[in-house]
Amino acid sequence: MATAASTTSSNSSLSHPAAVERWVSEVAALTRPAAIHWCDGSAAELAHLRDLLIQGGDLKPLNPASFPGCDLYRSSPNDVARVEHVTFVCTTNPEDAGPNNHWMAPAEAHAKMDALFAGAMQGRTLYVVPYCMGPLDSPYARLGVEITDSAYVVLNMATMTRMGAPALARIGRGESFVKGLHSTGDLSPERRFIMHFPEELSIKSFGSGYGGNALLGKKCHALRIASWQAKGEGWLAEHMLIVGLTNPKGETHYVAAAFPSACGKTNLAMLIPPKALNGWKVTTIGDDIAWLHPGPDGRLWAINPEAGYFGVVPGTNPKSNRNAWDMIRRNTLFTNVAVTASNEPWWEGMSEGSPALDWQGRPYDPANGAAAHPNARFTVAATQNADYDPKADDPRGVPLSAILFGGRRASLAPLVYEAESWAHGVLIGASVASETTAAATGKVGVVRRDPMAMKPFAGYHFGDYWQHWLDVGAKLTNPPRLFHVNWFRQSADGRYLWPGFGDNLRVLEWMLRRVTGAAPAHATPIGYMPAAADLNLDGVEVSDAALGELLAVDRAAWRQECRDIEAFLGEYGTRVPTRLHEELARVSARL
Ligand code: GTP
Ligand code: SPV
Ligand code: MN
Repeated sequence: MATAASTTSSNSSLSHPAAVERWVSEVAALTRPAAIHWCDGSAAELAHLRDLLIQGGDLKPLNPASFPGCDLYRSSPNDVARVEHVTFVCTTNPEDAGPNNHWMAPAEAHAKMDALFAGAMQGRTLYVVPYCMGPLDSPYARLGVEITDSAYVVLNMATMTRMGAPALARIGRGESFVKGLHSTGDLSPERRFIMHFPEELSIKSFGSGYGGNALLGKKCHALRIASWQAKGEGWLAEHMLIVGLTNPKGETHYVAAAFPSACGKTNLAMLIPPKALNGWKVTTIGDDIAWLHPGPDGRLWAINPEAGYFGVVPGTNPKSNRNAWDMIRRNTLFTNVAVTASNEPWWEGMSEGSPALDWQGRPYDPANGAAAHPNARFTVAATQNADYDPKADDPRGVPLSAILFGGRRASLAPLVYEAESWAHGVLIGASVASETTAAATGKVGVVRRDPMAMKPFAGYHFGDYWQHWLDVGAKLTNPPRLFHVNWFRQSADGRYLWPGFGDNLRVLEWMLRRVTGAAPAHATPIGYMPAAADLNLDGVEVSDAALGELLAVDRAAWRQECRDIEAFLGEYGTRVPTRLHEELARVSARL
């Protein structure tokens, strides 16, 4: 019974802020859970939830000798990625959501969702999950409370955010918080919706237990809702990694990079330098989300709102990313990987072992496709990264020297080019195109525009968003330099032209020499580019022909690209800043 449940809090010693208590009571009356549990984030609590999931058969401990503290979770086979087609931004004025979002009127969306939530938690426990996005003592951090009926979601939130009592205490001191209501429902795709109400700072998510659909602190709060708040408050919420690069002289620069889902953020954030760049040190601030604030010094400062990594598993091996490989051998929650006969996790691109059971728990049969789901993920605390940068906990964040935009493009986009100005860089970011990946349901490998890697995540009209980028830039007297990169160029026979991973530091090294004014570059119609001789290519395995392709601008193809970009901007109508059209006209004229 709802009233009984709302008083049988399993840990009533916590003091509950009245605003949260009121909302929990309302939700309990609607969803009618069997019990209510206020999460405090303690080790005992998490151990208890883990035991509960293991007893219920939802979580399978992996080989404790080789993968201590690691578990396997198999999601429903119809629930394996974000679902953009049923993700909505519900603003009073549909124009505010923009053509980049699906829109529904707030009243209609609430009615639809409340009908789904009615009685949805019967027989289940309602977990109240208070969390903080960003360091607990940071003025840039933001609070949220997720109500969920999934213990798996709670375990993920405990790793991905600063979850528990300290976050609730900040709310108790009167700070506003985002309300995120989540139920896995019956996991039926027909009753699956992810609704955002930016004007109310609230989220309602029903029918999925997976990743960005269900861990509401992540894409729903830290990007869609936060980007809306950031526009009003003069900052940016972005789908970016943040990485520290220290050269052999001991000088550190911080760089952020926006790449679309499953296009290399985690890997760049955890890069291992190649031999030729011995003496460089790479440290990780964040791998997925960055909140950027103009500082009093005219620089742009970045914090990572998250506390863990929800990273793509396939492709991780000791050669591509030794660091990630080591990090996920203990205390890691694996979702949708395969397992070997000795109960170790297995995935494509692992380079050792072989699968016994596939991600659905069936005996492995190549006829069924990949053994691990291509969007299989690891959930792991950021502090387990051997190159975790302690500045990730600095309440002020870190100042950025450069921002990279990039995508996965088999052709056209060169390895690297640099914007001439902030406004030109905003155009470059707005024009990013990338092949779709398994991170979202739908066809994989289709090139689509993904401005600033935010197509699925901007909580408002892209025209307003680009204007906001220009406005933020205008406040910076010492802005980061803006670049575009493409690690994914392919030859006619489908092989990558650039080795990627650790070797990407060769490109970053050139960028940092650009920042300090030391590196040569030549002007091209699309921006400044290095010649092969300007890059440190000692020991890299790339042919001269491949380098030629990687560093060339195909003018005819780029003229067509400019026409495509013009048409794309046209889809966003009069809210597109005229400055972007002017920048595009300048590039076109040069071509
Ligand atoms: P999300 O968590 O979905 O936002 O993705 P992400 O941008 O963090 O992507 P991630 O680093 O996990 O990389 C996704 C896939 O791209 C993995 O399979 C990687 O092995 C592969 N990848 C990453 N970096 C490179 C690279 O430099 N070159 C090539 N060829 N592949 C890469
Ligand atoms: C992405 O899709 O960009 C991710 C995974 O980082 S999810 O958390 O599902 O959004
Ligand atoms: Mn992401």
